[in-house]
This record gives sequence, C-alpha cells and structure tokens, in this order.
Amino acid sequence: MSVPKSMHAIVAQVFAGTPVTDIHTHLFDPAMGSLLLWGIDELLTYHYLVAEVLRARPEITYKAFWTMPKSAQADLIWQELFVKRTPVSEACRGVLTVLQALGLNANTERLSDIRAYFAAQTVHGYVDQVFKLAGVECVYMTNDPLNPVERAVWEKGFERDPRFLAALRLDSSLKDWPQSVANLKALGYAVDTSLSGRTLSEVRRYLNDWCQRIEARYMAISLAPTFRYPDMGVKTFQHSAECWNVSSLTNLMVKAVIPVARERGIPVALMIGVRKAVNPALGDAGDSVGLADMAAVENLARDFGDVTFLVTLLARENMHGLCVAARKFKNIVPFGCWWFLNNPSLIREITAMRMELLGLSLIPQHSDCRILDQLVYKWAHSRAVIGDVLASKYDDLARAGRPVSEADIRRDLAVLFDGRLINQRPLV
Ligand code: HDL
Ligand code: ZN
Repeated sequence: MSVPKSMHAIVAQVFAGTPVTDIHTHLFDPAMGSLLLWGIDELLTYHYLVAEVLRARPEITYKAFWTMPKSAQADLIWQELFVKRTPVSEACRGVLTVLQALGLNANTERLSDIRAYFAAQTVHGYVDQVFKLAGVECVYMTNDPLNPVERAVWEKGFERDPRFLAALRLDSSLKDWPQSVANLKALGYAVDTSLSGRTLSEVRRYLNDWCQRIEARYMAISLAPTFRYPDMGVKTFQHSAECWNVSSLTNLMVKAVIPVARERGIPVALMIGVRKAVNPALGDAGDSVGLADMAAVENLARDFGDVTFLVTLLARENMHGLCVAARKFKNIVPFGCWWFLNNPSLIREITAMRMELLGLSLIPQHSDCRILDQLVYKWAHSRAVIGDVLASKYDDLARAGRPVSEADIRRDLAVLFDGRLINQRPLV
C-alpha cells in the first residue's frame, strides 16, 4: 500500500507546476538589447557578491576592484567565494542553483567551460529556457525614462515580449527633487524647482506620457526611512537634506503621482527604508537599511482609499507593522521579501506572519532580479520556503477539521502569485 504524500510534498508538486507573476525585477525585454543582463559573468558580479568578495579580501581596494574588467571580477569572485571558501551565502547558493538547473558542473576551479556554455546561447532562446526552468509567467520591469540608454530604446520603439510588463520608476524624476528639474526640462516638461506654476501639471504630463508609452501597470518609488506623510514641520528640519526634500516629495506624491494613478487606475508601489550610498565606494552594493515610518503608509492609505498601494519595506522590524497596517487599510497590499529580507530564514518568518495576519491577501514574493538567470534560483529558493509555510498552515487546518484539497491549493497559489492584486480597485 502506497504511503500518502505529505501535505508538504503535495504543495511542492502543485507549486512547481504553478507559473508565477514576478511583480518587481530589474530585467528588461530581450528586445531592449544590452539592458538585459545574463550569463555567468553577470551572475558572479551581482552587487550582492561584490560586497561579499570584498569582505573575503578586504586588502583589495575599491578602486582596484572597480578597475578590473568584468571577467576578472567574476574570476576573483569565483575563486574567493566558491573555490577557496564554501559558498554558504544565499547569493552564492543562488549561482549554484542556476548552474545545477542548467546541468553545468559547478565543481570546477575555472570558469572556461561554464563561459563556453553561455557563449553558445542566444538571448531569446535563453529567455525561454530561464522562464521555463524558473516557472515564471511574466515579470515586471523597472523602467526609468530618465535613463538615457533606456529612453533611447523606447523612443526608437521595439516589438514587446508580452512576458515583460512595465512599471514606471519615479526615483530619478521625483525622489530627489529638485535634482531632476534639468532632466525633465530637457525632455520638454516646463517644470520649476519651486513646484510653482505649471510644474505639478507638467510632472503629471510626464507621468502620463510615459505610463502611456511603456504601458505601465503601476508606478513605483523607493523612499528613505525619513519619508513622512504628511510632513510634520519639515521646515524645522535643518539637519538632513533628505528631510528638507520631504516637503517637495510629499507635494509631488499627493499632487502628481496619486492623481495620475487614480486617472489611470493603476497602483503606486512604495518601497521604503533604503538609506542610499552609505558606502558610496561599493556602488549598487552601497545602500543600507533603515526603519520606515508606518504612520506615513497608513496616512496615505487613509487619505487615498481608492488607490492601491503596493508596499514593500526593507527593515525586518517593519514587517509586523506592515501586516497590521494592511489589516487596517484594504488598499495596502504588502509585497515581497525585499533585498536584505530575501533570505530563507526571513522569508519563512515574514510569510508565516503575513498569512497568520492577512490570510492570502498579499503578494508573498518578488525576485528583484537584476540578471535574467537569477529567476531560476530566486524562485526555486522562494517556492521551497513559501510552499513549506503554506503546507504547515494547511496541516494546521486539517487538524482543525478543515482538510485542504489539491484544487484548494491551486486556487490559493493563483491568488498569491498570479499578480491579480495589482489590478484590484478598492472603493472607499
Ligand atoms: O530600489 C530597488 O528596486 C532595489 O531593489 C535595488 O535595486 C537594490 O539594489 C537591489 O538590487 N535589491 O535587490
Ligand atoms: Zn529592486
């Protein structure tokens, strides 16, 4: 007589066959050329691994590292983190998961054979292979029209791959106002440093123009821990440039971003808690974490109850408060275990907390991939942990007299991972 499968095994099997929508990545449509990063040298020089190799070899100066060719950086990272040391970190393990899924031998001191494999791939064929291996239906890009390289691609036009959806990123245009004024003016938007006159309507025109052009499904902005809404006497804050900008930022959010989100019926993604460039010498790896102000999130959700706020926070200590805020406001949709939280131990803790407080009304994960190949590992690792948490909840229900069927599991995974919450339209 066969032993009945455990709930964990059933969930793992169903989840493996359930394609996911990845609501936040830094990937690009393959038609956008070199903007889409892929292959072993990009995988190994991911900024997470840059930080780790400089910890392994602290005598290497930042300048010496950054002046190395990318292939030499990758060779160094492979030698130091994968050959001379055990690749225990999540970012290291991820590279191994990718190589294993591709059937490549990671027990090698040299990268030549692995590089030869990638050299033989075409980007379109490899996109198909990675999406299939990762079980990903579609990904959302992070699109920035003020990036001249990206803007040129949009302005030239290209045939879209329907698997790559767009999200308009607002950091470069709004976050550090008035630093973006010259760039917006150069694009023909009659904006002014002081947010006076036509500036706010011109910012709305910029947002509408580009949401239209890229078919943005949401707008996103990352915010410092100092973000406050409403501003509490910001003019009295003389000590921090970040605080000084908050008044402009809040005006831009309230009088430009939110009106456009309402008009277009799209969400606003708030990604709060980034302390930018605490170590500028590390480049993309130089950002750190700070505690977000939950009241700012709750106040926005209350004042704009008909706008969906997709919210992800960077501090572990904010995770419980975000669950409580989401219970208070149906238009707050917590999403992902972001960045420094995207590790098995924290994904487990956060997902259990969210399900216990919110049921299935959340988006448990996004990958944040910067390199295409990472979809394979970030989703393999997240499926394992999130599936385990869900199975434990199902076991609890069975013990409470409510067994869960395979159809229930399929329905639940669709609710959690097909991206439908992005399209919800809350009414007050
Ligand atoms: O601001 C963001 O979207 C972050 O995800 C940053 O890109 C960060 O550097 C990152 O890559 N996190 O994984
Ligand atoms: Zn990101």
